[in-house]
Amino acid sequence: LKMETLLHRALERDEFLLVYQPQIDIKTNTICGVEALVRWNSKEQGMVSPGEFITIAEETGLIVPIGEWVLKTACLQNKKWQDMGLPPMVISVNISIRQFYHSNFVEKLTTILQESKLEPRYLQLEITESIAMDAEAAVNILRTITHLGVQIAIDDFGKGYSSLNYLKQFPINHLKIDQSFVKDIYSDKGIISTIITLGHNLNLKVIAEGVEKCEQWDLLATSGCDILQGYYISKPLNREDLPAFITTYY
Ligand code: G
Ligand code: G
Ligand code: MN
Ligand code: NA
Repeated sequence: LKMETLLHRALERDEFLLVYQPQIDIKTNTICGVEALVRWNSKEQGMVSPGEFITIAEETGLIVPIGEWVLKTACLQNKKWQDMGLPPMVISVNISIRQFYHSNFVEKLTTILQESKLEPRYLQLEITESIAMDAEAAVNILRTITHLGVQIAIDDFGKGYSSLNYLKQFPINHLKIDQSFVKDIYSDKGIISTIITLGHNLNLKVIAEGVEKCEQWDLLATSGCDILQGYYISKPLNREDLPAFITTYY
Protein backbone atom coordinates (compact mmCIF):
# COMPACT_ATOMS: atom_id res chain seq x y z
CA LEU A 1 0.00 0.00 0.00
CA LYS A 2 1.08 3.55 -0.67
CA MET A 3 2.26 5.64 2.29
CA GLU A 4 -0.57 8.07 1.59
CA THR A 5 -3.16 5.30 1.98
CA LEU A 6 -1.44 4.06 5.13
CA LEU A 7 -1.48 7.53 6.69
CA HIS A 8 -5.16 7.94 5.83
CA ARG A 9 -5.90 4.65 7.51
CA ALA A 10 -3.75 5.60 10.49
CA LEU A 11 -5.98 8.64 11.06
CA GLU A 12 -9.12 6.52 10.79
CA ARG A 13 -7.70 3.88 13.12
CA ASP A 14 -6.54 6.53 15.59
CA GLU A 15 -2.95 5.29 15.44
CA PHE A 16 -1.23 8.61 16.08
CA LEU A 17 -0.07 9.61 19.52
CA LEU A 18 1.86 12.45 21.08
CA VAL A 19 4.93 12.36 23.30
CA TYR A 20 5.96 15.38 25.35
CA GLN A 21 9.46 16.70 25.97
CA PRO A 22 9.88 18.93 29.05
CA GLN A 23 11.45 22.40 28.84
CA ILE A 24 13.23 24.04 31.76
CA ASP A 25 13.31 27.73 32.66
CA ILE A 26 16.99 28.15 33.50
CA LYS A 27 16.66 30.99 36.00
CA THR A 28 14.03 29.35 38.18
CA ASN A 29 14.94 25.74 37.33
CA THR A 30 11.26 24.96 36.84
CA ILE A 31 9.45 23.14 34.07
CA CYS A 32 7.85 25.88 32.02
CA GLY A 33 6.68 23.89 29.03
CA VAL A 34 6.62 20.75 26.92
CA GLU A 35 7.04 20.23 23.19
CA ALA A 36 4.46 17.85 21.72
CA LEU A 37 5.97 15.46 19.17
CA VAL A 38 3.85 13.14 17.04
CA ARG A 39 4.42 9.38 16.69
CA TRP A 40 2.62 6.81 14.58
CA ASN A 41 1.94 3.53 16.36
CA SER A 42 1.32 1.42 13.27
CA LYS A 43 -0.33 -1.97 13.63
CA GLU A 44 1.97 -3.35 10.91
CA GLN A 45 5.20 -1.43 11.44
CA GLY A 46 5.25 -0.57 15.13
CA MET A 47 6.33 2.88 16.28
CA VAL A 48 7.15 5.16 13.34
CA SER A 49 8.89 8.50 13.88
CA PRO A 50 7.73 11.64 12.06
CA GLY A 51 11.02 11.78 10.14
CA GLU A 52 9.59 8.86 8.16
CA PHE A 53 6.15 10.26 7.39
CA ILE A 54 5.97 14.06 7.87
CA THR A 55 7.41 14.84 4.42
CA ILE A 56 4.89 12.57 2.71
CA ALA A 57 2.11 13.97 4.86
CA GLU A 58 3.16 17.45 3.74
CA GLU A 59 3.35 16.48 0.07
CA THR A 60 -0.04 14.80 0.05
CA GLY A 61 -1.78 17.45 2.14
CA LEU A 62 -2.53 14.90 4.87
CA ILE A 63 -0.52 17.12 7.20
CA VAL A 64 -3.65 19.26 7.47
CA PRO A 65 -5.88 16.63 9.18
CA ILE A 66 -2.92 15.10 11.02
CA GLY A 67 -1.80 18.53 12.23
CA GLU A 68 -5.33 19.30 13.36
CA TRP A 69 -5.41 16.10 15.37
CA VAL A 70 -2.05 17.02 16.92
CA LEU A 71 -3.18 20.52 17.86
CA LYS A 72 -6.44 19.35 19.37
CA THR A 73 -4.85 16.49 21.30
CA ALA A 74 -2.10 18.76 22.65
CA CYS A 75 -4.56 21.43 23.86
CA LEU A 76 -6.87 18.89 25.49
CA GLN A 77 -3.91 17.18 27.20
CA ASN A 78 -2.45 20.42 28.53
CA LYS A 79 -5.85 21.40 29.95
CA LYS A 80 -6.15 17.95 31.56
CA TRP A 81 -2.77 18.36 33.28
CA GLN A 82 -3.81 21.77 34.58
CA ASP A 83 -7.10 20.35 35.85
CA MET A 84 -5.12 17.60 37.63
CA GLY A 85 -3.32 20.34 39.54
CA LEU A 86 0.06 20.28 37.80
CA PRO A 87 1.82 23.66 37.55
CA PRO A 88 0.63 25.34 34.33
CA MET A 89 2.93 24.81 31.35
CA VAL A 90 3.06 26.10 27.80
CA ILE A 91 2.57 23.32 25.26
CA SER A 92 4.47 23.81 21.99
CA VAL A 93 3.14 22.31 18.79
CA ASN A 94 5.06 22.04 15.50
CA ILE A 95 3.16 23.52 12.57
CA SER A 96 4.10 22.64 9.00
CA ILE A 97 4.20 25.42 6.45
CA ARG A 98 1.36 23.85 4.46
CA GLN A 99 -0.81 23.62 7.55
CA PHE A 100 0.02 27.22 8.51
CA TYR A 101 -1.03 28.54 5.10
CA HIS A 102 -4.16 26.38 4.82
CA SER A 103 -7.21 28.61 4.51
CA ASN A 104 -8.92 27.04 7.53
CA PHE A 105 -5.99 27.16 9.90
CA VAL A 106 -6.90 30.13 12.10
CA GLU A 107 -10.53 29.07 12.21
CA LYS A 108 -9.58 25.55 13.31
CA LEU A 109 -7.20 26.93 15.90
CA THR A 110 -9.96 29.15 17.30
CA THR A 111 -12.39 26.23 17.52
CA ILE A 112 -9.81 24.00 19.20
CA LEU A 113 -9.07 26.65 21.81
CA GLN A 114 -12.76 27.10 22.54
CA GLU A 115 -13.49 23.39 22.74
CA SER A 116 -10.47 22.50 24.85
CA LYS A 117 -10.96 25.51 27.15
CA LEU A 118 -7.17 25.89 27.29
CA GLU A 119 -6.12 29.47 27.93
CA PRO A 120 -4.41 30.57 24.68
CA ARG A 121 -1.24 31.74 26.47
CA TYR A 122 -0.55 28.10 27.37
CA LEU A 123 -0.27 27.19 23.70
CA GLN A 124 2.74 27.96 21.52
CA LEU A 125 3.04 27.26 17.81
CA GLU A 126 6.49 26.37 16.44
CA ILE A 127 6.98 27.51 12.89
CA THR A 128 10.17 27.52 10.83
CA GLU A 129 11.91 30.34 9.04
CA SER A 130 10.55 28.98 5.75
CA ILE A 131 7.15 30.59 6.35
CA ALA A 132 8.90 33.90 5.61
CA MET A 133 8.87 32.95 1.92
CA ASP A 134 5.70 34.99 1.74
CA ALA A 135 6.45 37.48 4.48
CA GLU A 136 3.38 39.64 3.99
CA ALA A 137 0.95 36.73 4.21
CA ALA A 138 2.88 35.31 7.16
CA VAL A 139 2.69 38.58 9.10
CA ASN A 140 -1.08 38.74 8.65
CA ILE A 141 -1.64 35.19 9.84
CA LEU A 142 0.79 35.63 12.74
CA ARG A 143 -0.97 38.80 13.87
CA THR A 144 -4.32 37.01 13.96
CA ILE A 145 -2.81 34.17 15.96
CA THR A 146 -1.09 36.55 18.37
CA HIS A 147 -4.35 38.43 18.90
CA LEU A 148 -5.90 35.17 20.04
CA GLY A 149 -3.23 35.14 22.76
CA VAL A 150 -1.35 32.14 21.38
CA GLN A 151 2.47 32.30 21.50
CA ILE A 152 4.80 31.81 18.53
CA ALA A 153 8.31 30.36 18.36
CA ILE A 154 10.66 30.24 15.39
CA ASP A 155 11.94 26.65 15.37
CA ASP A 156 15.36 25.55 14.08
CA PHE A 157 16.50 29.16 14.07
CA GLY A 158 19.69 29.76 12.12
CA LYS A 159 19.34 26.69 9.94
CA GLY A 160 17.22 28.06 7.10
CA TYR A 161 17.61 30.97 4.75
CA SER A 162 16.50 33.55 7.20
CA SER A 163 16.52 37.25 6.85
CA LEU A 164 16.71 39.57 9.83
CA ASN A 165 14.12 41.67 8.09
CA TYR A 166 11.27 39.28 8.90
CA LEU A 167 12.30 38.98 12.52
CA LYS A 168 11.49 42.60 13.21
CA GLN A 169 8.14 42.31 11.38
CA PHE A 170 6.92 39.05 12.84
CA PRO A 171 4.98 39.15 16.10
CA ILE A 172 6.74 36.26 17.86
CA ASN A 173 7.74 35.32 21.41
CA HIS A 174 10.58 32.81 21.22
CA LEU A 175 13.59 31.87 19.13
CA LYS A 176 14.58 28.23 19.22
CA ILE A 177 18.27 27.81 18.42
CA ASP A 178 18.84 25.05 15.89
CA GLN A 179 20.13 21.83 17.50
CA SER A 180 23.20 21.73 15.26
CA PHE A 181 24.70 24.76 17.08
CA VAL A 182 24.05 23.19 20.48
CA LYS A 183 25.66 19.97 19.32
CA ASP A 184 28.89 21.77 18.43
CA ILE A 185 28.64 24.02 21.44
CA TYR A 186 32.34 24.89 21.66
CA SER A 187 32.99 25.75 18.03
CA ASP A 188 29.59 27.45 17.72
CA LYS A 189 29.50 29.37 20.98
CA GLY A 190 29.92 32.67 19.12
CA ILE A 191 26.84 31.91 17.03
CA ILE A 192 24.90 30.85 20.10
CA SER A 193 25.68 33.97 22.09
CA THR A 194 24.90 36.11 19.06
CA ILE A 195 21.48 34.48 18.62
CA ILE A 196 20.76 34.99 22.32
CA THR A 197 21.74 38.67 22.15
CA LEU A 198 19.70 39.12 18.98
CA GLY A 199 16.67 37.50 20.59
CA HIS A 200 16.94 39.57 23.75
CA ASN A 201 17.36 42.80 21.79
CA LEU A 202 14.12 41.95 20.00
CA ASN A 203 12.42 41.18 23.33
CA LEU A 204 12.24 37.46 22.62
CA LYS A 205 13.08 34.58 24.90
CA VAL A 206 15.58 32.11 23.57
CA ILE A 207 15.21 28.32 23.78
CA ALA A 208 18.01 25.82 23.20
CA GLU A 209 17.13 22.27 22.23
CA GLY A 210 19.21 19.16 21.86
CA VAL A 211 20.86 19.71 25.26
CA GLU A 212 22.48 16.36 26.02
CA LYS A 213 25.34 17.27 28.34
CA CYS A 214 26.05 19.20 31.50
CA GLU A 215 28.64 21.33 29.68
CA GLN A 216 25.98 22.47 27.21
CA TRP A 217 23.61 23.45 30.03
CA ASP A 218 26.43 25.42 31.74
CA LEU A 219 27.53 27.26 28.64
CA LEU A 220 23.96 28.07 27.62
CA ALA A 221 23.18 29.31 31.13
CA THR A 222 26.29 31.49 31.16
CA SER A 223 25.37 32.85 27.74
CA GLY A 224 21.97 33.98 29.06
CA CYS A 225 19.77 31.41 27.32
CA ASP A 226 16.27 31.35 28.85
CA ILE A 227 14.88 27.85 28.29
CA LEU A 228 16.50 24.43 27.77
CA GLN A 229 15.20 21.24 26.20
CA GLY A 230 16.98 17.97 25.46
CA TYR A 231 17.85 14.45 26.56
CA TYR A 232 19.96 15.80 29.44
CA ILE A 233 16.72 16.99 31.02
CA SER A 234 14.42 14.32 29.63
CA LYS A 235 13.63 12.42 26.48
CA PRO A 236 10.09 12.93 25.13
CA LEU A 237 7.66 11.22 27.55
CA ASN A 238 4.33 9.46 27.18
CA ARG A 239 1.37 11.35 28.57
CA GLU A 240 1.12 8.92 31.51
CA ASP A 241 4.76 9.50 32.48
CA LEU A 242 4.87 13.29 32.38
CA PRO A 243 3.11 14.04 35.71
CA ALA A 244 5.54 11.83 37.67
CA PHE A 245 8.50 13.49 35.97
CA ILE A 246 7.23 16.90 36.99
CA THR A 247 6.46 16.03 40.57
CA THR A 248 9.82 14.31 41.11
CA TYR A 249 11.69 17.20 39.43
CA TYR A 250 10.71 19.57 42.23
O1 G B 1 10.71 13.90 17.67
P1 G B 1 11.30 13.58 16.39
O2 G B 1 12.64 13.12 16.17
O3 G B 1 10.63 12.36 16.05
O4 G B 1 10.85 14.66 15.27
C1 G B 1 11.34 14.64 13.97
C2 G B 1 10.85 15.82 13.18
O5 G B 1 9.42 15.79 13.06
C3 G B 1 11.19 17.18 13.79
O6 G B 1 11.62 18.02 12.75
C4 G B 1 9.89 17.68 14.33
O7 G B 1 9.80 19.09 14.26
C5 G B 1 8.88 17.03 13.41
N1 G B 1 7.61 16.86 14.11
C6 G B 1 7.38 16.18 15.26
N2 G B 1 6.09 16.24 15.60
C7 G B 1 5.48 17.00 14.65
C8 G B 1 4.13 17.44 14.46
O8 G B 1 3.23 17.19 15.24
N3 G B 1 3.89 18.19 13.34
C9 G B 1 4.87 18.52 12.46
N4 G B 1 4.52 19.26 11.42
N5 G B 1 6.13 18.14 12.63
C10 G B 1 6.45 17.39 13.71
O1 G C 1 12.58 20.07 14.40
P1 G C 1 12.28 20.02 15.87
O2 G C 1 13.14 20.91 16.64
O3 G C 1 10.83 20.20 16.20
O4 G C 1 12.62 18.54 16.31
C1 G C 1 12.90 18.17 17.59
C2 G C 1 13.60 16.83 17.46
O5 G C 1 14.74 16.73 18.30
C3 G C 1 12.73 15.69 17.82
O6 G C 1 13.01 14.74 16.89
C4 G C 1 13.24 15.23 19.19
O7 G C 1 12.97 13.88 19.43
C5 G C 1 14.72 15.51 19.01
N1 G C 1 15.46 15.72 20.25
C6 G C 1 14.99 16.19 21.42
N2 G C 1 15.99 16.29 22.34
C7 G C 1 17.12 15.87 21.73
C8 G C 1 18.48 15.76 22.16
O8 G C 1 18.87 16.06 23.27
N3 G C 1 19.36 15.31 21.23
C9 G C 1 18.99 14.98 19.96
N4 G C 1 19.92 14.53 19.14
N5 G C 1 17.72 15.08 19.53
C10 G C 1 16.79 15.52 20.39
MN1 MN D 1 10.13 21.81 17.22
NA1 NA E 1 14.11 22.58 16.30
